[in-house]
Amino acid sequence: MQDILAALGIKASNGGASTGTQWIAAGGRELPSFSPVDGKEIAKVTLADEAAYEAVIAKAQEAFLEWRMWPSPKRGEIVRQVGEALRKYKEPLGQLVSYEMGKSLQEGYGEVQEMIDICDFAVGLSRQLHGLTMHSERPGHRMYEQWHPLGIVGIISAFNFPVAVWSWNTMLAWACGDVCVWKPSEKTPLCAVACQNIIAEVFAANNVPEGVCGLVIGEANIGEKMAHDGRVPLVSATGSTRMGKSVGAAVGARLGRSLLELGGNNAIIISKDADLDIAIVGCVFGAVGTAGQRCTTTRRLIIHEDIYDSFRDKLVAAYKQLRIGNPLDPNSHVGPLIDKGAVEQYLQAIEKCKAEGGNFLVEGGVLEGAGYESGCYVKPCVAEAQPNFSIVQHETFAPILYLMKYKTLDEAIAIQNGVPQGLSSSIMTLNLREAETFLSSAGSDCGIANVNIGTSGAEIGGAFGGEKETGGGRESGSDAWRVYMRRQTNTINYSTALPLAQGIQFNL
Ligand code: UN1
Repeated sequence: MQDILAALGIKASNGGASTGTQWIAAGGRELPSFSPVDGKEIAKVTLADEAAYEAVIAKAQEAFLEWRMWPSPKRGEIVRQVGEALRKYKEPLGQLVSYEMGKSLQEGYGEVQEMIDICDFAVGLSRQLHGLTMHSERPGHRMYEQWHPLGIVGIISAFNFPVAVWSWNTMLAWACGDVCVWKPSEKTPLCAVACQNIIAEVFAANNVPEGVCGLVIGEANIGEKMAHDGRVPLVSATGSTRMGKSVGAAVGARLGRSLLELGGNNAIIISKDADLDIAIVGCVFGAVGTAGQRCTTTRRLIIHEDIYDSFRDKLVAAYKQLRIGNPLDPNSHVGPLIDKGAVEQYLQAIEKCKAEGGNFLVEGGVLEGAGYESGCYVKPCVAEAQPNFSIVQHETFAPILYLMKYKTLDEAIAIQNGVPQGLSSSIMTLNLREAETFLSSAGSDCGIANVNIGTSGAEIGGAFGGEKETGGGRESGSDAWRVYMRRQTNTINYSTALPLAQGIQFNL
């Protein structure tokens, strides 16, 4: 690991506040980052205090005045070079993600690949960002709209995707002409330090204004400050519904813009017409990948009664084959949870499920002994449950999967939609009528609805996000860029008269 840290410019003690190429006095206490893989301290970061936050915001405001005047394709060129740098650092960065966050090495590399993909997407976008033209009702007039940069984009990200979610926001925001200030999760601060170091290389080589890429590694008070800060027109926050409600309320109270990507409670409907081999892999990866700590993790399976028993047995057999262990070992399927607090929540959810009448087919539990010294490794588990159990209605960020039975597709869709969250959903079926009904306006109410693939592992090309308590925001692909810009309608009169709209006469 020392080689990897050195390759990414991470020292024993690191700064927690940066304006781009320069680290500035962070002012807070020292925060050690422990790996959930082996419980060891990786390195320390000095947390940003409010003065550091102020300094980073001031620099960002200054930088915006210059950056917004760079032609968008020139900003895209910087993003292209960031993508190249990420290709160069894919191995060490993917390994650090895996070691500091605990996801499998495959998924760590996959996360860096998502960053590279969004860079490529944003480069193309930098030559587009197009508005519409309209026909004016007045003679000798032209009307069109254009999209201008917004200003400072505040990014609050979670531990589970410690680098990709930042890049989805930042790469689009930069192409759009915005400057960014990132408040990463305190649980994965070194991933943020590594990204900042990678960016600094590209920025220094291209004289990008200092302040375009701000970083403040701080505690909840820094996130709150950002949410209330009128100098930050857009706050993009990824994390729990509880956090999102508080950020959304604070940003809303000042009529700012927020982009919220919050909890999911994602289900897969397994039809009697499903390809069960595909369904098994999709369900197990969805439920245990990233140890159940994706917002797109599969938490509920809604299974047709005719195949319920056979599918349940196949699933239990598949769970028996799971190898839980060091995520850096390519043979492991499931790594640790992020910390002991997460383990505690997992145990409490199991108890609640049992108390409500849940029947565990695959028992959970915390692993002990050699290789499990961090105390963060848990067994993925499966329980038969009822849709209305309060624990089933709740997102527990851990590998607990609930099974439910259905008779009709309408009933299955009602169960799938009958939770407060609305992020991702799937149906496994080879029946065209069922698939199309699930995708219709009377079908899934989620932001993501898939057929014959699981709920997790979305590509960056689509808009990512969900409805209801998931927060309504959309990040990443499609036209998600629009939230990072302000729309301006322009009407130009090139005639010799001043006709008024709606035919109003006003003569002097
Ligand atoms: C998240 O869990 O916060 O679709 C993001 C997926 C990933 C992103 C998940 N591409 O599972």
